[in-house]
Amino acid sequence: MNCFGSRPFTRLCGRGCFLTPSTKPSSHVRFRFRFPPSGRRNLSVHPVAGSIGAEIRDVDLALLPENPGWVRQLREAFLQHQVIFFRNQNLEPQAFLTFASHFGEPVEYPFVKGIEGFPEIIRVLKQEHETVNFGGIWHSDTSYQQTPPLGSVLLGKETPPYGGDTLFANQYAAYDSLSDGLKETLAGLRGVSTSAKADASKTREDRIRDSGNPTAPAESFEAVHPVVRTHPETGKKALYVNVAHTARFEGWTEGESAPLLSFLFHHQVKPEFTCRFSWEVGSIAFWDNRCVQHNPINDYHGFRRSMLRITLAGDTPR
Ligand SMILES: O=C(O)CCC(=O)C(=O)O
Repeated sequence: MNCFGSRPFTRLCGRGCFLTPSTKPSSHVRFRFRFPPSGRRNLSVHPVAGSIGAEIRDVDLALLPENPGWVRQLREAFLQHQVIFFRNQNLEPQAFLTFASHFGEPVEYPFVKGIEGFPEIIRVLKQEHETVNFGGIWHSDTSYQQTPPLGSVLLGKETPPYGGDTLFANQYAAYDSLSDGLKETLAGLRGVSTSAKADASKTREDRIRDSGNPTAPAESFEAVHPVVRTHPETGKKALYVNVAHTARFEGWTEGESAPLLSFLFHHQVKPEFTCRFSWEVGSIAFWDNRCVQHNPINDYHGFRRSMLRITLAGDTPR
């Protein structure tokens, strides 16, 4: 990279590096290269829908370690837009893990073992002959754990020629748009999440068969969380039930819970709360599991789709 210029004032080169005139006398002004103070170059953040999601453009994530200021900007974009997207980031597993580690602590996924050498990276795969896709239902990741993830990062490795998009839904907006009366009712409720609901557990079966995590317990996971959680970083309230894992309200039977849960399950994924991401090889989605649900669309039968996923440790929902 040549960062020398010929004009006698500080300016930015094409890559965001600062160029300043050398103090040495010279027949022509020489520029010294120095890195911009961290994060000086503003990353380019483009919302993709009215409610949720933004694409970060013109950034090479492999350069993140040299640009610590980008991490702060990305974190801000993540908290504001709830899911952030990148294109053309052909990261190898170690670089992918390094990227994700800037935003949290990578942890193992309970049911599927990691790829060779990387226990915290799982392959989210649907093969040509398979009919069910991993996680193919609206859900919040592993809400059946006592401390569900902060978020997950997904990297596209092989994508079908069409289809296989992922939908994301804003759970702050879902909560905010409820009536005051229902908000008051929900404030006193806790939801029981289980890993055993059939519509969700069947989406894991193919992967458990070929890459099951030997440390997974034989019995199902169960956890009780507030139906409305307060995001630990933004302080905003988000609806925190999901059709994949929430079985009932604590102290209520499944039958008693069903009508209100059914209303919430439909309400929380209304199109106006969502965005849709179309994958390419090298695309990344990083979602905030504390205020977002997602749903990968299973519309590419006969084609292979392969992603790498890293899960980041979260806290106890409050
Ligand atoms: O394949 C996708 O787009 C998302 C998969 C999924 O639901 C998950 O990793 O939780």
